[in-house]
Amino acid sequence: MRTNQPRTIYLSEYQVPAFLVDHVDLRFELFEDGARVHSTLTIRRNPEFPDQGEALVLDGDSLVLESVRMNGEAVPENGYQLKGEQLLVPEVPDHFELTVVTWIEPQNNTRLEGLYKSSGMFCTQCEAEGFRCITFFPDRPDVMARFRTRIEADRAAYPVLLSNGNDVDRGELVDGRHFVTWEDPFPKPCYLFALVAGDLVEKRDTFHTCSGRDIDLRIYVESRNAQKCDHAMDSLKRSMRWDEEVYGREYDLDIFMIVAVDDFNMGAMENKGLNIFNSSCVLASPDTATDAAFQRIEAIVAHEYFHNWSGNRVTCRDWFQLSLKEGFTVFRDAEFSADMGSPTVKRIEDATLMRTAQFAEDAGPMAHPVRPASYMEISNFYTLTIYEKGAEVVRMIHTLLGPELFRKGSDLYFERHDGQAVTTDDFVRAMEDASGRDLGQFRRWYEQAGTPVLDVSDEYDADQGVYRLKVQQRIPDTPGQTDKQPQHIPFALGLLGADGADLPLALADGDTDVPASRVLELTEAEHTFEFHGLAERPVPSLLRGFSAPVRVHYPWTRDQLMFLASHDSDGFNRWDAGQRLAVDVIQALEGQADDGEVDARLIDAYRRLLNDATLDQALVAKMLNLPSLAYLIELAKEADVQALHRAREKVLTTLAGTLREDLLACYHRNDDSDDYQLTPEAIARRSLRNTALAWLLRIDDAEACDLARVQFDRASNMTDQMGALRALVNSGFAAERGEVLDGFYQRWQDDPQVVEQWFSVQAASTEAGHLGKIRALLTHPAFEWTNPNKVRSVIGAFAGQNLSEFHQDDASGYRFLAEQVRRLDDLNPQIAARLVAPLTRWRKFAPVYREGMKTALEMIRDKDGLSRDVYEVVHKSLAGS
Ligand code: B3K
Ligand code: ZN
Repeated sequence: MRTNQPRTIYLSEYQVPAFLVDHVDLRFELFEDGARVHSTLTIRRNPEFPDQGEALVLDGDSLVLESVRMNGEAVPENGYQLKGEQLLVPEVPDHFELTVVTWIEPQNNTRLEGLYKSSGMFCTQCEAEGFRCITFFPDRPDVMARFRTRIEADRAAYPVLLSNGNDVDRGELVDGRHFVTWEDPFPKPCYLFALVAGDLVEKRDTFHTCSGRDIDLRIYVESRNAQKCDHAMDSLKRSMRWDEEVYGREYDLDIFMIVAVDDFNMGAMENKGLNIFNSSCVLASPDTATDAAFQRIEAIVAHEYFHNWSGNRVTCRDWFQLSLKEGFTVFRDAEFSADMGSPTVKRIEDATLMRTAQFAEDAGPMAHPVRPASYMEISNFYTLTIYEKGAEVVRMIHTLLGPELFRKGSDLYFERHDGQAVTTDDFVRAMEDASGRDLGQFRRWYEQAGTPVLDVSDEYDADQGVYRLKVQQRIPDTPGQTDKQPQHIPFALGLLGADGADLPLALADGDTDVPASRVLELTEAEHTFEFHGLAERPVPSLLRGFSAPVRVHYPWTRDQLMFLASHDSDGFNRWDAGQRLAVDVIQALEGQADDGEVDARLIDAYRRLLNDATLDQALVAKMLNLPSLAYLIELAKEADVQALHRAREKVLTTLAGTLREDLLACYHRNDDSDDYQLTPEAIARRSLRNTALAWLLRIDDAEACDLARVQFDRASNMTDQMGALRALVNSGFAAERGEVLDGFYQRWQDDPQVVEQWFSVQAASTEAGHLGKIRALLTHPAFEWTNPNKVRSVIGAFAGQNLSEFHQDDASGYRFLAEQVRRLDDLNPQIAARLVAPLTRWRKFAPVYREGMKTALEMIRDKDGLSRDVYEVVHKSLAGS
């Protein structure tokens, strides 16, 4: 059986729903061998729909239909049709109640969409189109209804029964069963429905809102995790306060619940009043979670909480508008994280993700606009473009309007659209109406895919004291889109004088009170800006703070980059200059034989970073990281992975060897024996110390090996223990590597989140992650094919992070990935489709890799019964070849 081509859905074909659902009454009977779902919908024709004689069509997927009743009367079998994945009732009145009973098998649901079981508990995931796997329903976000949900289950096995809203009734049933009824007063789309039934413990707290209400906060986890909820709870309270203070948004229900689930396709889900989280994104204690995990948890808890307004109170009209809630909410959580920690570091992390992964997506076969025009499978569009580029687009509006007008705009947006399902255009219009600014051209950011490129050149007229900066923008072609129009780009810049200070930016002679940093607005394909009154030729600091998601080309010399890296008043651009310098050095070595020299200026720059305690250590910790291999590949025209890897390794080992004493001093200076703290300073100390250790072990330094062993044994927190483990795993000390990996597993084997880290540190390692070892990890007793975290921590980490092992010229890495994708496609298509990503950009690689990648894609394409998810990614990747 070959897969039929799935249907493409187009934004241009959007129609309002033919029927509206005012009320949903659900009754779940949960059993070990399945679940019976009774659903009563109060339905009426939508007066705005053109054809008032339209048949009722409900979506359903993998459902066994038991009965259909209309207004209490059984509908005979010839009164409805089951067509493909839809239930069609041709003859219906204008108002009616439809009761449908379905049977589903949550215990066999490995797709983890709809209702499924994870570690013995029932839970749900309905976004984007999972509700149709529970019962027949118009499964689209612009149908918003009030839900009442009664859950019945065995009391001993499932003492906790949860759904959205408030619990309004509970009681005992026969045979040791019980029930709880929940009512959600807010109309919502079905993708925000949630249900949980399990044996869970409850951690409680209270949040006192700005208007004086007390909100009952509850985190539900398995009892073994009861001690790992404090950080999530604190993060939740901080998020609630922040949203009140920064956006004036107060929480609306009386209860806010979070549940941790082990088997989950993504990070978390913002179901109304009942957020469901991947365990790895909620559970943390200093001994089991790294600093990065703590920060990720804080950000995700905030993100899901912020969705209560940006997503739930105001939701999406259709899935093409996904970035309406995701881009905006990512922007909100990024600002929150910046406020909680180091804003510069947060910006560096986000820009790195954009430049490494989103730019790659935007230049590949799956490139799509922030508001896509078509899709086959919506699950494939939960992308970096929707989330991260979407957040950058909101950030640019914030930059163009300034914080006050932006806040006015968001207030207007929430007020105007509360309780509605709207579009990205509605969001932009609210920003325009509140600010009086015309964002007409700016809308192209939502419509045109591809990363704009800015080519910048300059000249200095010493006689006139004028500096001219020419900026040209072009937007590359992407699948289905050519000849793009110029976009409206906020371009922040400064000009540095010889003393390293910012020069005043006068746009005309005689300007007074001129700023040292400006946001220029690019709207044309070409602009020339003049800066007056400059007595010297400046060094330009361009795109400060990564003010737009674009590539900037300017011919900086290495000396200029060194200069910017130590003087730029913009922390982001200091880091960026260091990265550009390192990229330049690595790229220059790429084509050379082994005797190529590493530029002494780079070594000097790193020496200075390691020794200057007056610098912001959080920024230094970031600046020490060399550009990743993934980023180098992204920058290359035709990536020769092994050559880039060798050049990068050469730079790394040269730096480590030359700066050995400085690294040891840095390690000892940042020896942190204080209590575990999550301040930016403490995080920076641990990061510096572990980076120093990692570098020293890359040159197999015996003293550092001893330091790592001691650190591994004595670490009081997971950041330091993992730092030592990772350093040893990536070293040439094979015996030590084996010992620490075994010791670590012995100690942590009962903690799934730590075991995930143990898998990924090996799978991502060039020393420990050879293909044979990866295959062995797949047969390890702790590996589970049905657990997405385990799949990601081995297969995802290998293909996505261990690039020099994955890209072998014998194509073995590609064949391996194709095999695993074929296997996973039957279990969990969403996860399988995501794993294909590393192969999709095959055209970008040197010929020796390219053919193997393409063949692997064809292997996947030829699988019988390929899911719609994988079909879309593979066929779009191979299109035109
Ligand atoms: N809205 C969810 C993502 C759902 C993904 C569905 N395949 C999590 C989030 O972005 O907050
Ligand atoms: Zn989200």
